[in-house]
Amino acid sequence: MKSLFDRPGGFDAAILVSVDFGEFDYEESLQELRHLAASAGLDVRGTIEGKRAKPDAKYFVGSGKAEELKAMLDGSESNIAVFNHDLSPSQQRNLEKLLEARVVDRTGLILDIFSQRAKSHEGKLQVELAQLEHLSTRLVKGWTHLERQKGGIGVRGGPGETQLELDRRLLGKRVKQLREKLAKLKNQRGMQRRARRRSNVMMISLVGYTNAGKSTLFNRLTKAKIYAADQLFATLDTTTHKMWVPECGQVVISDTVGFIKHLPHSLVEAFGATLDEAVQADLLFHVVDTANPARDDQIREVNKVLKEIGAEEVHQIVIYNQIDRVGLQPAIARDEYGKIATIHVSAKTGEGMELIRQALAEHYAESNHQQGDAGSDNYQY
Ligand SMILES: Nc1nc2c(ncn2[C@@H]2O[C@H](COP(=O)(O)OP(=O)(O)OP(=O)(O)O)[C@@H](O)[C@H]2O)c(=O)[nH]1
Ligand SMILES: [Mg+2]
Repeated sequence: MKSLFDRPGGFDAAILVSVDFGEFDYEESLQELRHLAASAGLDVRGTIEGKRAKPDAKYFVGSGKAEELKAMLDGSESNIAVFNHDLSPSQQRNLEKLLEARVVDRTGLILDIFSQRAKSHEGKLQVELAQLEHLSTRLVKGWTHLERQKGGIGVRGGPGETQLELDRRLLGKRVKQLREKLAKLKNQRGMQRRARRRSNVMMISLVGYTNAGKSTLFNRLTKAKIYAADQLFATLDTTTHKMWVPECGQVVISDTVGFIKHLPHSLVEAFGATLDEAVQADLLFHVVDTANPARDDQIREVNKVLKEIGAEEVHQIVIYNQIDRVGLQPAIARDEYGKIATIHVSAKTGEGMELIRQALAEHYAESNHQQGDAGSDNYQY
């Protein structure tokens, strides 16, 4: 993890700001913001909440709340205000001027976590592209003060000070360059996939809400050692491993980046190459944290993103993970056509892994059966 703490020997300290506009999932979204802030490595020293009908044009919150926030930042010696919302560039500017502190919105926070986690060349390019896209709307006169700050955009770090000093034209040039590089990498991935397809290898992608347990399941299935942690967006880079299933032979399985509510569109777009892995899979394992009260909402959110990236047609099996936390038993449930629709497992204890293998074997037999049918039709004519 990159460590660019502003405070010598300490963490960046933050106050969270969250406004209830009457959404049904308000409490969960605030809970998620806390988790995001912790995942970014922030020391959260307080939370300010409010209720409004709509955002204030100038400060997002009312001016009274904004003053309250300023006092709280000063009183707790915090240097960052994190909003549980997306701010317009001018709201962010007005707030920074008033608060004399850094202001980060939800998208900025997510981008910061991504920038801390990106390890592969491709992952870094994708995060940089998303950050520049987010920044480009904000790069206007009056933001030059950021150049003097360490880091700059996001909580800290960001694409680096050199980029921040670039004017819009240079920024546009860099965006174009990144897009070209990523397109090349996407092309390479496509070639690798086609080679695998020719060898008739079944391809599985693990998708799901962040922190559902995708990497833990991946490790359990492949005995790989992928970073799994109680953090949002622990995994950024798509990792692909082979596994051997007696009934199917070689199976290629990919662990992918987690999804989250209101995933910034710039990120979905920038991560096109890695998310493509899900689009091209023969089968998706949609991993769900069964113990999370918001699981149904999370399932809907994941399906929304899958649709956005064009993966809604790929056959999906819902893996209800973490059953050890709710005292459930491993089980398989089928849809009206007799196909496996859901599997209850625990990636941590390993319960239910044989059911996953069974699902792989059934899917393999079925898709080969279909191919066989088509073949015999051809033969007859
Ligand atoms: N009790 C229990 N904990 C689990 C289980 N599966 C995963 N976890 C824990 O849940 C947390 C998240 O697991 P990960 O595997 O990192 O989740 P992920 O879906 O890959 O998350 P991101 O990469 O952040 O999107 C970790 O602390 C795991 O140890 C399970 O079956 N039971
Ligand atoms: Mg992961």
